[in-house]
Amino acid sequence: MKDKSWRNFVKPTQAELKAILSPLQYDVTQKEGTERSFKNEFWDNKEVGLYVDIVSGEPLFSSMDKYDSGTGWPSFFRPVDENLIVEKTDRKLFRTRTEVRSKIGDSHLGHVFKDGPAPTGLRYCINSAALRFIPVSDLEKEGYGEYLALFSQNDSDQATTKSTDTSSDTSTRIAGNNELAILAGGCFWGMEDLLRKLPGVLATQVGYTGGSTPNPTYEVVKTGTSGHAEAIQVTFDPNQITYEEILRFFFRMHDPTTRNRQGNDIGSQYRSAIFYMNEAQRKVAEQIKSEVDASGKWPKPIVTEIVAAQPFYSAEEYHQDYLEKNPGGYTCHFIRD
Ligand code: MHO
Repeated sequence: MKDKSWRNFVKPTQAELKAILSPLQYDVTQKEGTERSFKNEFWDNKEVGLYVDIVSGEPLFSSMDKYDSGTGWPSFFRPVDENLIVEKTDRKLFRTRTEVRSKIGDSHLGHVFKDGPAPTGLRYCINSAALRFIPVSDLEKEGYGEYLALFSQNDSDQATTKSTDTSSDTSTRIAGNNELAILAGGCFWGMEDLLRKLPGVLATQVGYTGGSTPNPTYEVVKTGTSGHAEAIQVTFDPNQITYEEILRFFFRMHDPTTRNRQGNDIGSQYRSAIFYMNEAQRKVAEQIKSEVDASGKWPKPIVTEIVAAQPFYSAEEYHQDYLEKNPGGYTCHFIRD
C-alpha cells in the first residue's frame, strides 16, 4: 500500500481493512495476532531500507537498527522515531509483556523486551506482516526522501532516536534542501581535499561504503577483502552547485578508466564508483558517464560503477580532512583539463 501522506492518515473501517489486508496482516495488525517465526517475510531480510506500517505507511524501523536476534522475527534495537511508537502493557499469555503499536495507524506491531543489544539494550520483536519494506533506492520516489539521511551517517549520529520534528534535529538530517552525493575514486584523502573546495559544497566526510561487513575499520578495508570502497559523502547546496556539476568534476579529478586502481593504490577499495541516493541521481550519473566516455577525454573506456547507495560508515577521525591536518601528505588526485 503506497501512502505518501502518512501524516494525514485516517484509519479505514474494519470492513475496509479486511478487504485491503491479507488475512495474516489483518489478524496481526488488528487482532494482536502473531505470525510464525522463521516463516515470515523479513526475519532474515538484510537489505538496506526503511520499514513502514503496512496500513498507515508511517516510518517505524530502519535496517540500520536491525539485528539477528535468533528468534525468527525481525528484531530492532530501536524505532526510527519513538514518537511514532506506542507501548502498552499486555497481560495475555499468563505473563506481562510490553506490546508495541504504531501511533498513527494504531496497528499492533509486536512486543519490546529488555534483552537487546547495545546501545539501547532493547529488542523490538516485530511481526513482518505489520510492515512494508522500502529499499533505500526507492525512498525518494515513495515519498520518504527525508529519511535517506538515516542511511548515510556515522555511529555517533545514530546514538539518539530520530524525531519527526526536523526543526531541532540537524545532526541526522540534511538541512533544508541540501543534497548528498556519495562518490569513490581512490584514496579518500585526495578525493576529499579537492571536493571540499568546490563552491556550493557545504560539508564532506570520508568513509567506507559498498561492502558487506557492518562498521568496517581502515585496517579491514585496506586489505581489500571487505568489499568497501574508500568513499566521500558530499553535502551540497543544489542552488549553488548541481549534482551534474559535481559529477563532471568527479570525472576530471580521478582516472575513471583504471579498474580497482587509482595511481599507485591498487585494490577494490580504490575503485571508481557513484553511489546514487535516488532515481534522479542514477539517471544523471548514467548520462554524465556516457557523455564523458563519448567525449574521448579519457582514451580508455570508463569503468566507474553506478550503484544504489548503501550504508555509509564514517572513517576514523584521523582520516577526516587528512590533507588539512597533514599538509603535503600523500595524494594522487589532481584536476585534468
Ligand atoms: N597509498 C596510501 C593510501 C592511503 S589511502 C587513505 C597509503 O598507503 O598510505 O588509502
